[in-house]
Amino acid sequence: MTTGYLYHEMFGWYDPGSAAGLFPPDPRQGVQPLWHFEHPDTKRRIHELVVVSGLIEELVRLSPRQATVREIERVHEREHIDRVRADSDRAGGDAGDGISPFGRGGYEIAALAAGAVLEGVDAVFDGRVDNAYALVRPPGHHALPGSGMGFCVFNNIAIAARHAQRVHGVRRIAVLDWDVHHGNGTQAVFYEDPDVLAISMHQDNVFPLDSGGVDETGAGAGEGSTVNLPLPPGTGDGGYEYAMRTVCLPAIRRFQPELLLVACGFDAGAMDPLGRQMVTSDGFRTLTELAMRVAGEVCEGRLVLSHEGGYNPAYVPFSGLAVLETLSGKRTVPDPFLPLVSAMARQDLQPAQRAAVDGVASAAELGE
Ligand code: 6DK
Ligand code: ZN
Repeated sequence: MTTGYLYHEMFGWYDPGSAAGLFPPDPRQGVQPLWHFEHPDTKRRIHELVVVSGLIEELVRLSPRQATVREIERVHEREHIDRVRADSDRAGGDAGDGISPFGRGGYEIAALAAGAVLEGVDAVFDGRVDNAYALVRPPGHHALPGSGMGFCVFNNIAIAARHAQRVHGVRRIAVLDWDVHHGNGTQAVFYEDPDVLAISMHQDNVFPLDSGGVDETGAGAGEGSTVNLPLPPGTGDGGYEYAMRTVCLPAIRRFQPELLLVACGFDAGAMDPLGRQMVTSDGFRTLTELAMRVAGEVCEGRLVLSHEGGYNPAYVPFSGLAVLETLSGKRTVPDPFLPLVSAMARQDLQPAQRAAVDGVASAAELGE
C-alpha cells in the first residue's frame, strides 16, 4: 500500500494560547495559567516519531495547500470565514465558543489544515497513493456552518467531502468519526443530506453535552444517514472492535459509498486527559484495519483520514504511528507502553458496551 502523509511545520505554529475558556486562569482565585489542551506538542511529537522511527521513508510525503474561500464556502457561511480572517489579520480571536482561541495568522493555518485533507483526497483519486493521512491542526469535526467550536475553526473533513463530490464526481461518501467526542459539526453539515453517511462513535455525553444521542438519525431526505454510537466510559479495544464490526462496517456496506473519510482522534486512548476510554495502539491498529477492509470492499480502498483530537503527548504518538503503519503495511518501533495499557482490566467487551452497540444496530436495522 502507498500512503500519502500530510503534515506542515506551520501546524505547530497555530497558537490557541492559554487554557482561557476551558479553565480560565484567574490568579486571584488560585486558577493558574495552563497551556491550551490543543497545544502543538502532541501532533508535533507524532510527526517526530514518524520521522525518527523511519516510517517517513515508507510514506509518500504530500504538500498541504491552503483551501480557498470558495472551497471553505461549500460548508461554511461567508460571515464565519470573513470574521475568522479579519480577527486573524489583527491580534487573533476565538472561533466561536470561547474555548477555541487562535492567534494572528490563524486563518491561514486553519485553511492549510482543510487544504491538507483536500490534497489527500486528490492524491487518492488521482491514484498517486492508495490512502492518505492528514496530520493537521486545528481539528475540524465540531465546526458548524456558522461558527467554530470545540477547538475547531473549519470542518476539514466536511470540506473534503464536498470537494470530492464537486471535483471528483462522486456522490456517496461515508464519514466515520472515532474521536472520543461527538462529531456534531459534521453531523450538522450533512443532517438532511442522503448522500453523506455520518457515523460518530464517542463517549456518551462528554462533548458537546446533550449531543450525539442514538435518537439523532438525520432529518428529511437525510433520515437514516446519521448514525450515533455513544459508548459508556471505560470502553476499551474489545468494545471499539465490536462497535466497528456490529454497527460501522455494516452501515458502510449498506450505504456503498465511493469514498471513506475517517475523523481520526486519539482521545479514546487509554490515559487521555479529555476522555475516559481505554483504547490501545493495537486497538487503533484494528480500527484502521477494519476501515481499510470495508473501503476495499465498497470503494476500491479509497480512504482518507483527518486528524482530530488526542491529548496525551506521551501516548498519542504511538497510536498515530500504529495507524500510519497499518495504512502503509509497514512496521517500525514497538509501542513501549502497550504491555501496560493492554493489561488494564476490562479491555475486553463488557455487557453494558455490548448492549449499547446492539441497541444502535437494531435501531438502525443493521442485522449481522
Ligand atoms: N469543554 C476534539 O478532541 C475537541 O473533539 C474536544 C473539545 C472538548 C472540550 C471539552 C470540555 C468544556 C468544559 C467546560 C465548559 C465549557 C466546555 F475537535 C477535537 F479536537 F478533535 O471539557
Ligand atoms: Zn476529541
